[in-house]
This record gives sequence, C-alpha cells and structure tokens, in this order.
Amino acid sequence: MSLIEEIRQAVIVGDAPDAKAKVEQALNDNLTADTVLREGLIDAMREVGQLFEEGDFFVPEMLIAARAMKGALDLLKPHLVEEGVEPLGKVAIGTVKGDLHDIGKSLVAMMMEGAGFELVDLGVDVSPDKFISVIQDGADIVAMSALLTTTMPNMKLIIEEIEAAGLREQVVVMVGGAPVTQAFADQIGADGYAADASSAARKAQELIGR
Ligand code: B1M
Repeated sequence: MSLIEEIRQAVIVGDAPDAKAKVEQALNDNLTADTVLREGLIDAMREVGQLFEEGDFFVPEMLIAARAMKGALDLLKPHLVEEGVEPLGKVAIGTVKGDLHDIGKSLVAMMMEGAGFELVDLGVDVSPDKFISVIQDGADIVAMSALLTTTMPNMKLIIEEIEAAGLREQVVVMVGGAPVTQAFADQIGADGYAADASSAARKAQELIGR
C-alpha cells in the first residue's frame, strides 16, 4: 500500500495519531503538501461522505474521520502556505441568532474544510452583523445552520441585511439544518441548500464553480 493510501485509510477509519504520523512521514519523504492534501485527505473525506450517503457510516464515524482529517490538516497547513496552495474559497459558517445547536454545523464545517475550503467558524447564536463583517473581510460563501423552526426566519433576515448592505452580489449563501428544506431555501432567496454535511461540501464546490 502506498503512503498516500495509508493516509487515506487512517482518515477513513478515524485513526488521528496514525493519520498525523503518516502525513509527517510523507512530508519527510518529500511528497508535496498539495499531493498529501488532495490525494490523501480530501479524497478520504470524499469517500467518508459517500459512505455516509450510502448508509455505511453514521454521524459518529463521520465525526471521528473529520477529526482525524483536521489533525492531519493542521500539520499540513504551514507547508501548504509555503507551497502557495490556494484554498477553493473562504466559507464563513455559523448557527443563526437564537439557536445554540452546533453539532451539525461543526460537521458541515469539517467536511467543507476537508473538501479544500478555508473555514471561518462563527459559532452559534450568530448575529446578522457578524455575517456582514465576515463578508466584508472576503468570505466567498456564507453558510447558515438552523435547528429550530423558530430560528429559521433569521436566515431570511440575514439575507435581507446582506442585501441592504449591498453585499448580496459578492457572496454565495447556503442554508441547512434539520428543519430547513430546498423549498424554504428557494423562498428566502438562498443560493444553495444541502440536507447533510457531505452534500453541503459538494454543493459548496458546485456553487463556487470547482
Ligand atoms: Co435541541 N431541539 N433544543 N438541543 N436538539 C432539537 C432540534 C428538536 C428537534 C428536539 C425535539 O423536540 N425533537 C427541537 C426543535 C423543534 C423545532 O424547532 N421544531 C429542539 C428544541 C425544542 C430545543 C430547545 C428549545 C429545548 C428547550 O430548551 N426547551 C433548546 C433550544 C436552545 C437554543 O438553541 N436556543 C434545545 C437545546 C438543545 C441542547 C443544547 C440540549 C442540544 C444542542 C447541543 C449542541 O448542539 N451543542 C440539543 C440537541 C442535541 C438536539 C437534538 C436532540 C440533536 C441535534 C443534533 O445535534 N443532531 C435535536 C433533535 C434531532 O435533531 N433529532 C434537537 C445531530 C446533527 C449531526 O444533525 O444538526 O441536523 P443536524 O445537522 C445535520 C443536517 O441538518 C445538516 O448536516 C448535518 C450533518 O449531516 N446541516 C446542514 C446542519 N447545518 C447545515 C448547514 C448547511 C447544510 C447542511 O449549509 C449551510
């Protein structure tokens, strides 16, 4: 088995120490950080997403794999910067105002990071102002999560505030969360909706044209 394949397997099974050790070994063997990222980590997370969609993986397995990917990615980041590898785009993600649920949102963030995006996690109970300021700081995608039917309307409010600030044209807006549907996303004028973390990462790539 090649070293890249060993990295992929370590991430898929969620063995964080092994994933880190193998990434270190790959860098010592002069493999480029870009190769390790794309053929090792990103490809592993693509497979994890597929296993989740096919019902072979559940949320815990996906979380464990995403943590292994994150640990390995932290190790890789300085090398990626050195090599001048550009992320696919910058995603600002947060759970909307009034809502404290963050497990699904964090999973979406990890899958998007695994897909090659730079992530700014705004946390929970995020006000429209915070979303606006992160767009002004260059976010390409605003990703909003809501788990309560009572906080879903805040997604519409945030889109309206983005419009009022004259920033709507320069950002892609994605929404999701258990009570959110494609019909709701269309109704409030979001650009994209995804039902789960793995399709959210794919949708983000699609929306940004990669
Ligand atoms: Co809350 N809660 N909760 N809760 N909670 C729900 C959501 C609820 C459905 C439970 C129920 O009644 N059956 C219900 C909402 C009912 C409704 O609105 N119709 C509810 C309620 C009522 C409440 C409180 C009001 C309870 C109270 O205090 N009376 C309160 C509200 C607090 C607040 O937010 N202001 C509350 C509090 C809490 C806890 C703090 C105890 C805890 C949250 C802990 C935390 O997140 N750190 C909690 C939990 C754990 C849940 C349940 C049990 C599980 C949520 C979860 O983490 N799911 C939930 C019931 C349920 O969903 N079965 C419930 C796992 C997670 C991986 O899935 O978040 O759906 P999910 O994310 C998925 C997708 O939705 C999607 O991808 C993720 C991964 O595949 N996705 C996106 C999510 N965001 C996305 C964004 C995208 C795309 C996809 O693009 C941007």
